[in-house]
This record gives sequence, structure tokens and C-alpha cells, in this order.
Amino acid sequence: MSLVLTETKDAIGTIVMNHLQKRNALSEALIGEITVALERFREENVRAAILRAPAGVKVWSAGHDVSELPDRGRDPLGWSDPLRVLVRSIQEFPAPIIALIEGGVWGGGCEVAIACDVLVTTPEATFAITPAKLGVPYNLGGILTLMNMIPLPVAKEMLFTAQPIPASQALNLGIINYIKSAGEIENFVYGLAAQIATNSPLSISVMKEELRLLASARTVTPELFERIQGLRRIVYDSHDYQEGLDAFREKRKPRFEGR
Ligand code: YXS
Repeated sequence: MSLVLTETKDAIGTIVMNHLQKRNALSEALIGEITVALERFREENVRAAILRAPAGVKVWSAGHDVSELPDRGRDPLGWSDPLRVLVRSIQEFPAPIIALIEGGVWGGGCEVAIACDVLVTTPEATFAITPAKLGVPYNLGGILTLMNMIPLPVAKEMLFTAQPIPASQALNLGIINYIKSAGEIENFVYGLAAQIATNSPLSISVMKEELRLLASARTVTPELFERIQGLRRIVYDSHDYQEGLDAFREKRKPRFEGR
């Protein structure tokens, strides 16, 4: 059974994440289908893409598939981790991707959403960045995505509390572009996509890539990189990281001991 529904019409591609039984948890299988759809859109010279869940969902995405996170001792968010692959696929896709968001966006799902170029949500949408809830050491690229999109005090609050923020706050902070009611969001998003599709695809794709390259342009010395990786290793080697995974799998609250 396919985990996504896709459609291409008038140079606009749509991907509907449709693994509702697992609340669109970003499993390797779901991510694989999304990236295959994006590759097909690239071949079809799609001029705008829309990433969404079915209308009316309570959860847009429950974030990384926790059952696929490795036990302690291995970096859970390395370069080839499916979530990292998906974020890069979105950021490197040559046409703008609009995230049409209804419901809750959790964990790595938030990074996927803010990796999109334009975000339009319903008033009930919420955003929760949850590594601290699970004991996961977020990775360098992910932290940079968040730093580029969310004011630092708010990024810290979201990372340290792991609590959801409402769409209204995300709009005030400029994290999302628009809030539209459930009855108008679809027409609005496709209108935006149609407007983009009438403009120069070459100019847009080059500007999107310029923005990506400049946003990620940071001086990261070998010492800085190795220090950060060493710090992250303390976390994913820890009792607490394993406790976070075990607690999720056993459907209980984690008991973090700081070791
Ligand atoms: O028990 P069954 O088999 O029916 O499966 C349940 C859940 O276990 C499953 N599910 C997930 N499976 C893997 N990974 C997930 N992230 C995940 N989320 C849910 O889906 C089935 C239905 O879930 P249930 O009964 O909880 O649904 P609900 O409607 O009552 O609640 C929806 C949520 C999203 C509020 C709830 O499922 C939830 O809190 N999920 C976890 C959200 C979360 O903490 N995500 C962060 C994942 S870790 C991640 O993204 C990064 C590594 S990081 O942590 O660094 O950000």
C-alpha cells in the first residue's frame, strides 16, 4: 500500500503524506516515497510543489519514526539518516515547495516543514521540537535549519521545553507565512502555487539555491566540528538516550538521570 498520494496538474505537484496509522511518522519507507515523488516532479519540470497530509488530519507528521532510531552507541541523525535525506531533498528541490499544514507537527516533522519554502497552516496547527523529550542529540544541520528559521530565544524554548507552540505564535515570529481556515487553505495554497508557476522557473530555482547556500554558509573549523560531534556522542552513548527510546516503545514516561 502506498504511503503517499501524488498528483501533477498545471505544473504543480502535490504530495499527500498518507500513513495515518502511524500519524505520518517519517519512516524510511514514507520518506522514500516522498523523495521518489520529488524526483519525478523534477523530471516533469514541476514549477511548484505542495507537501501536505489529508484534509482534516489532527497530526501532519509525528516526526522521525522512533522505531527506526538506533539503540545507543550510534549517531541517530547521521548524514544518511532518512530524515536528513528528506530535509536535503526539500531544500535542494529546484522549485518552491509549499507546506500545507493542518494538525500537529512533531519533532523532525517540524524541520521538514520549515525546510519547505512557504508554510501555510490552519489556526489549529502546532509545532513541537522534541529531541529533549526523547533524549536525542539533534544534529548540526538540523540545529542550523532551526537557527535560520526561528529566533534564537524561541528556538531554545522549543528545544528545551519540547512543548508545542501554536500557529498564531509561529505566524507572529515569521516561521509560517499565512494562517488560513480549513475551508480556504487549499484554494489559497494552490493560488500561491499557480502564481509561482507563472514566473521564471530558472530565476526562481537559482534564487532558491542561492538562499540555501548563503543560509548554510558558516565557518565550521575542524575543532568546532569535532567538539560538537564529541558532545553529541556523549548523548547518544548515554543511558538517557536509551531510556528515551525504551520509554517511547513501552508507552511510558521516560526517567532521565543525566547519565
Ligand atoms: O501503538 P500503535 O502501533 O498504534 O502506534 C501508535 C504510535 O506508536 C505511532 N506513532 C509513532 N511511531 C513511530 N514514531 C513516531 N514518532 C510515532 N508517533 C506515533 O502511531 C500510532 C498512533 O499513535 P498515538 O496513539 O500516539 O496517536 P495520537 O493521535 O493519540 O497521538 C498523536 C501524537 C503525534 C500526539 C503521538 O503519537 C505522539 O506524541 N507521537 C510522538 C511525537 C514525537 O515525540 N515525535 C518526535 C519523534 S523523534 C524525532 O522526530 C527526532 C529524532 S527529534 O526527537 O530529534 O526531534
